[in-house]
Amino acid sequence: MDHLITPYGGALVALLAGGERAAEIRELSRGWPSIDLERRQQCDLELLLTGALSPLAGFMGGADHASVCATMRLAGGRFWPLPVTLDIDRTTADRLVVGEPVALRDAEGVMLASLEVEEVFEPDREAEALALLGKTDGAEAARFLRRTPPCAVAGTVEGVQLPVHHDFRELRLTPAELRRMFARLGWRRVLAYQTHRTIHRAEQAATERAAQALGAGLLIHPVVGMSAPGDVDHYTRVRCYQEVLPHYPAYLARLNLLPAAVRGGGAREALLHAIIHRNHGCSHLAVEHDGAGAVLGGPGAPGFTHAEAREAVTAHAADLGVELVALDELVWADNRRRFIALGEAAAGDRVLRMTADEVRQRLAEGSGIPDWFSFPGVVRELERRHPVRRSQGFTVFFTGLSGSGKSTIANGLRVKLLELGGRGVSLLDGDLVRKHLSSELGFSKEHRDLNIRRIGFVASEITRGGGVAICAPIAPYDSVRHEVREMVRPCGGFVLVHVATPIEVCERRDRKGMYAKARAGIIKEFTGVSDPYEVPEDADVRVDASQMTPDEAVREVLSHLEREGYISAEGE
Ligand code: PPS
Repeated sequence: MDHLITPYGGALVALLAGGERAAEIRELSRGWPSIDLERRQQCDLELLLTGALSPLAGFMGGADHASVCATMRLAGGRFWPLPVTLDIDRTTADRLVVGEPVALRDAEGVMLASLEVEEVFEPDREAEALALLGKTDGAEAARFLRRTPPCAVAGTVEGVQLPVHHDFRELRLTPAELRRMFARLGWRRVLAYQTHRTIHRAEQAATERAAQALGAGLLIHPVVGMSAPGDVDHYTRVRCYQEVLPHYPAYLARLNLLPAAVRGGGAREALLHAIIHRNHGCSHLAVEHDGAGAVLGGPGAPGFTHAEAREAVTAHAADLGVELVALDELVWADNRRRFIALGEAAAGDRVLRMTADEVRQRLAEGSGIPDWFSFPGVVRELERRHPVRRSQGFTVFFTGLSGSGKSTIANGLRVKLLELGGRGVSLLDGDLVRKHLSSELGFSKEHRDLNIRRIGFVASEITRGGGVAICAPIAPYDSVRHEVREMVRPCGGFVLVHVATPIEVCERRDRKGMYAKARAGIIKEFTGVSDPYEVPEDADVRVDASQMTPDEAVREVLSHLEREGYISAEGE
């Protein structure tokens, strides 16, 4: 194995094969079994291949896994805080043979590396949950145990190529490239600031102060592999970081992207990140202030405080070879027109702060982010990403029995929205979808759910693109209606409209003669007759075609959209 020694962080294990050898491995691999890596696994492999996880030269085996979980040391005694395993299901495990190679591929089937199978084993997942989360009970532990496959394959890897990234290529330097850059810049000390949040003025000021105090260069090193639920997507974040960069003195800061996945692994994850940064040639790692209830894992990830992470890194400073720098919690002293450390605030100071929730709220309302809080370029990027509701796409999802008037009302709404203008409007009527998208499906619960999921997928794409999707299927089942809401919500607005016309009225009208056929048993599984309809308890709007005209029903929906801020009152 090739070892690259530099003054910036010790030996770096390089696992990428050169051109000829890579071609040879590709050639040899034709008859090998393959493992298609998931995103998280691909992140781990990329870190291994670039040497960011040095001295690891592959995925861990059973002895290392057990030892790391229990003692934070590899079986050979070296400090290592978290297991790095290649987890696989039983079917894949059964196909592998110890001593034989396997090809590791990305989602598109591109071969990234070979792995020499040394061991196929069943890691003790309970011990791993304890190591990762500090406990084996509770919702996060249950989620971890549910999503983690039972087996793992261990062995050294040899890289054929790094995963391909089409975005921000110039910002993806490997540990060796970064070390060379630091050497070129003459940075003898490097403070790493690893974050998965947006940087605003307070964070910029705190990191600048910390780097200046140390006489270090500052590496802004955001995690872009897989971030925590609730994080701003990495494309937006990176554009924001690029906006922040010019606000540091030119000699002080550089930006690079870390292709790691946030594991939600508590304080031990902070230790792993310290190792990763040492390998990238950094001498110091910045850890953020505690903030009120702030957690490193981000929303949805297991809660542990920055103080706990700090404590862990301090306790293992000798093992890590990286020193820790606690960032000051800075607040804006409006009367002094500058940031001060929270502890410096005097009695007469008018101190301002804003939480991430307040920022989100302001973006949703379009009420603006004050200049003291962030940089104009960052605000512009965030506002582009979170347009006010007036410019967002939305889905109006009608549900109701056959003959309840869904199509008539949906079509009326379509025309009114087109008359208002501003957005494209697509109508996904039940009959049309059945003809063009779901022609092979019947009316079993399974098929109906699949039909609704397809509608939900199309609606979410239309919504994402800023358009309006009006859907009008029966959608008799509650759980799949919820699924569609969840699918659409991250893309824009979602309004569920229950067309609650009583079945007697639908049946009396019976425009298509379906109810008569259903009663006669000619049509089976007919909703409301021989198949269930689950009344939605979570409808945002309820209309009843036996109590109001289609025009009035359309008005109800439009009023709701106005109240929610998606459209402005007619005539405005
Ligand atoms: S679902 O349950 O949401 O997938 O149904 P949907 O795609 O909206 O299709 C409903 C239309 O199909 C006709 N049809 C039936 N409906 C319910 N049950 C059974 N068994 C059935 N067989 C055919 C019916 O005409 C529905 O049209 P609408 O426009 O709702 O009356």
